[in-house]
Amino acid sequence: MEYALLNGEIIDRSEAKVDVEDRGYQFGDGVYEVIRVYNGKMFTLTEHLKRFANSAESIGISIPFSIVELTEMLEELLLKNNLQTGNIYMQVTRGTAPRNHLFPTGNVPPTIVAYTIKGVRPLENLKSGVKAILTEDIRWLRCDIKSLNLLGNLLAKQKASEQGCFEAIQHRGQDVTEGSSSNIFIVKNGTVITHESNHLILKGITKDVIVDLCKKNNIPVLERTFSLAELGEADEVFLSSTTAEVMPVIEIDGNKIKSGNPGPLTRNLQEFFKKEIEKQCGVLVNNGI
Ligand code: DCS
Repeated sequence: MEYALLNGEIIDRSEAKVDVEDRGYQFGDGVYEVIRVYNGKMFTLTEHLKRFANSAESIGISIPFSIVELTEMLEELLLKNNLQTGNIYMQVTRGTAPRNHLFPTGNVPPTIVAYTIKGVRPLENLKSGVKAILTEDIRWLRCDIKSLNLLGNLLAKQKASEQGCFEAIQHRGQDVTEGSSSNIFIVKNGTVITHESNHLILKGITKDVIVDLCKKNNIPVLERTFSLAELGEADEVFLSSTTAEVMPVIEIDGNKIKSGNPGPLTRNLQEFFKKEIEKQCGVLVNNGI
């Protein structure tokens, strides 16, 4: 049997239901996290829980559990579902109340849900790299909040997929922001460059790990806005996310990045990243299957 967490209780996954007037369902009035699990252990858990709390706080939802309580509940969920390799999806909404744009008054408890999804590392793509398209960033101006409102992201990702691509790289005018569900990096003359963490992008946990790894390994790294022109002239391009790790991008809008193969610095960062996973979660054997 599969289990899910609903408002602090671990129950049968098929019993985990919310009301039609849950504000997450009606308004996307909530926030979420995706946490990677390797060898039954959660990678960068504290960072995810902190971002979860920050996202919730920034829209005025207070999560009724402490970070310690959430950790214990997620650990129990992993054990009950016997998840070795995969993801935890967790979200909190402003709760259930008669439909009204205004926040509900009175004691409406938030709805908090978590469940697990099995899934191995994307080894093929990590080895060969992926293709991407460019698309105008049509999202709102608080992309730092990991909001349930993902329509802009979904439209971008769908467009990429319809063109046989893995990701849509978004830009506001000439400035590159981020992927539909990832952060974007370029490498130029040995320097790694990625958008600064402000309101225009999500402060990716994977991005932060990569920036730290660059610093620890004496790889020059800059967090600043870069342009479409710089993207077009980059020596290497890669994207990062919880599920995609350090993913080489080898082609954008049909144009190859240099030779059209994953670049050497990207390869080094993939190795450093794998070591970081192994430090926290143990040796990765057999892709966790
Ligand atoms: N930017 C956006 C818009 C994202 O949705 C994500 C991850 C990232 C950047 C990268 O952030 P992390 O490194 O913290 O994962 N989105 C999650 C999602 O929706 N599915 O998988 C990851």
